[in-house]
Amino acid sequence: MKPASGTNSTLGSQFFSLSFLRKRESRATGAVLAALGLRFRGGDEEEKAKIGLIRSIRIMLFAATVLFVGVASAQTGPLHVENAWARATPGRSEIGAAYVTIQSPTGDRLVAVSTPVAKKAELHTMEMSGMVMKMRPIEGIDIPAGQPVTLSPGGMHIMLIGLKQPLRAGQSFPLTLSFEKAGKRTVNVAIAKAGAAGPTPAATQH
Ligand SMILES: [Cu+2]
Repeated sequence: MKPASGTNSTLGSQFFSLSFLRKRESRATGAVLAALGLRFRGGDEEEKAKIGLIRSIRIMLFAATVLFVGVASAQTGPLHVENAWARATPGRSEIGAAYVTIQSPTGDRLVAVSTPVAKKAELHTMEMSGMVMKMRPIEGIDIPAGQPVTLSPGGMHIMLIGLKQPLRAGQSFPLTLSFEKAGKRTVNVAIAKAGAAGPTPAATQH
């Protein structure tokens, strides 16, 4: 064993010439080593042990950070469909519309929709044709990364064609959306009153 040389050892002086933070880490790890029952006479041996311990603590902190970030992004989720709602339909109308808000951390594209309450569901957009707003089927709806896309009355919507029964306010129905990358998402569509401009507060909970 080398003779104890305290902070005069090359390694020791290099170590202590580093930042104040390092000095504090050293003192703290010295205490940890003492608590672990490891005793040193100072000098190289102790410094090596301290450096080793600081390294392993840093590695653990790094691993914990990576794990935390991983969990946090998993909670944010990949693609997310919310505020699914529809207006109640009058009488024997066989046509209805549904609206949703879609958000995705990565770019995606909504390519198809289906629901058991209608024979067919289509993606529609509204556009001016002369002086009249007309709706027109579209192939898909692009979802830009990190930017919510809201389907709403007067804009893009999901057209329900051949309703098997009227949509009644207060009730709900399932709607499945198919995305190019994220695959399928099935949401519960809350039915609001016939003239509603947006989802009722209950529909915003998910
Ligand atoms: Cu339409």
